[in-house]
Amino acid sequence: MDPINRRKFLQTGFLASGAVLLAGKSWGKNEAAQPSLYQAPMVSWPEKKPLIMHSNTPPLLETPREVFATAITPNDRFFVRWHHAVIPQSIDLKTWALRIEGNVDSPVSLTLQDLKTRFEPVEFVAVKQCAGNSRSNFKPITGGIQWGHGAMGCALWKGARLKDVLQYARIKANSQFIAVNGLERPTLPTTPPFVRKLDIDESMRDDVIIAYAMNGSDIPLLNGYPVVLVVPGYFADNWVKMLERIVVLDKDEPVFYTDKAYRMPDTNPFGAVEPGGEMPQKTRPVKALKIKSVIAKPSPNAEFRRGAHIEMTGVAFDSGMDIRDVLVSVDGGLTWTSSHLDRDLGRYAFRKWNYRFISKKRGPCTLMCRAINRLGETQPLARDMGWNPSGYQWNAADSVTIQII
Ligand SMILES: Nc1nc2c(c(=O)[nH]1)N[C@H]1C(S)=C(S)[C@@H](COP(=O)(O)O)O[C@H]1N2
Ligand SMILES: [Mo]
Repeated sequence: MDPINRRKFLQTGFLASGAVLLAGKSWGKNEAAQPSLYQAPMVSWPEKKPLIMHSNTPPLLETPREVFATAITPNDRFFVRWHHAVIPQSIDLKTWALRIEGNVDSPVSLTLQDLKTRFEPVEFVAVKQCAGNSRSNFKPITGGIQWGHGAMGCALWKGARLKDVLQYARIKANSQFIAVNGLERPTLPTTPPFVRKLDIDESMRDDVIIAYAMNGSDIPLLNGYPVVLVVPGYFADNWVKMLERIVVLDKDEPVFYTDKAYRMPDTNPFGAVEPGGEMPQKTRPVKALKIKSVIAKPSPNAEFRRGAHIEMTGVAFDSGMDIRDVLVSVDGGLTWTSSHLDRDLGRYAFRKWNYRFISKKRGPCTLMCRAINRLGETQPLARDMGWNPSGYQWNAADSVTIQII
């Protein structure tokens, strides 16, 4: 088949599976198979246990689903995403310093020791999630890394407040934005480097920190050693890694990775367009996390004997509004019940949940989960999940099908 016809064939495939879904009785059956994706291998990298590798230049490493059976993601299982391939293999603390310059009275260069000793340390647990996490679920398929649910993790972050550091450099009153970049470089000089812009109000938040510790240890090199910007409640494109420089701006200046990339259609509250459609003229930046939950265990296709006790567990989170309930279904979405919520590790953390049940009937059994927060916000079902051309912000109710034998 020539490539064009093959593409048409695949699109017909999508439509056909969609039609089956609409005719189906329960919305648990809506995770119809996509044409199967290339199975990424499990590979170990420095400071990492095996992770699902989507690319090695730059490293794109995904956390396997079962790791989300705990609320804290260990550093050696934490996902990795870089835009550009020329990444320092080591950092020499004798020469590394973070520069703060631009619209400030006194530009400063801070060593890691300065950041640790001159500023009040702040510590909290927060979820870091890529805007493209779970992208492989979109139908039709969108461009970008075909992540499963593992482009996310939750850690205890410790660092200095960005606000304190900006005030230390005596930021001027008319400042409007900051531009932050990392130490890595694109392979081609024509490719824009990874620079992100934050509004000054966001930069002056009490809980935005320059983190130098992750789960009580140094940050792994692949996760941005020596320091990472942590913007709790926001998607990870804002969390610049391996910081090099912060430039304070007194007026807006276009920055590729904020003004062109990481945008949602500004069409409706969901940022959705017609499936398969184009990015409209009007867009808005990816910011606050959307309420979401993921099943860690059991694993897809796991087998259990009829009558066995089955423990279902996973995590839920939102942008910091307080997860109140995680509903679970063990019959593909026909009936729902509340799961047990584990200890609260803070408003930005993963909330672990679990639910035990006895499998009664032989055959496939579809497990689902759906979180609800204090504002009453909940997750859409997969069939109601709006589509956007970049495949961002997937947050439909998760489902896993197991076999009862
Ligand atoms: N310096 C730098 N920081 C970065 C990026 C990058 O490419 N370079 N990517 C961002 C994106 S899109 C994501 S999802 C997270 C990934 O962080 P992790 O590798 O620690 O999981 O880093 C963010 N910060
Ligand atoms: Mo990302």
